[in-house]
Amino acid sequence: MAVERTLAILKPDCVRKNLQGEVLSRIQKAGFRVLGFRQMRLTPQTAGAFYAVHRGRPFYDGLVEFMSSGPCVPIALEKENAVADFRKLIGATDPKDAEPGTIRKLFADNKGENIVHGSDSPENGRIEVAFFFSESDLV
Ligand code: 3AN
Repeated sequence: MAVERTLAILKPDCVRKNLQGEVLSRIQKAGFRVLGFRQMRLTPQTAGAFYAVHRGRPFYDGLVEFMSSGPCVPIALEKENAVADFRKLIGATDPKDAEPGTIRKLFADNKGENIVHGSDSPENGRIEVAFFFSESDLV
């Protein structure tokens, strides 16, 4: 299996609940290597650009408002089969539909405030990692 990169974002609800360490610990125990890590607050413009594929969807404005409502933690991760394995670890977008034991099932309140982002394809993994980290920051 190919080594892939994926971007995680511990979302503002994760930071508000003080769950950064708990969630990162589960990510690391699942075998992901941390290449880059930062805590930051997105502006509405940056959040809007990151989620540009969702522009026009009914939840877009709320998503941008939520993602810029407080600090978040983008994390660049690497592992064999990282994208699919990470999505399995976090569970379905809506925590109601997420498998037991997944991060969203355990910690998320609803579809909008769902604790963590994960890239949806290897190509987007590389693009999204590059959105937050320059290559020289990835070690
Ligand atoms: P995922 O993060 O599971 O890949 P996407 O890419 O479909 O989900 O959606 C991106 C983000 O948009 C989700 N993480 C979630 O926060 C938000 N979102 C998606 N669908 C909805 C919805 N129907 N209502 C509210 N927020 C949504």
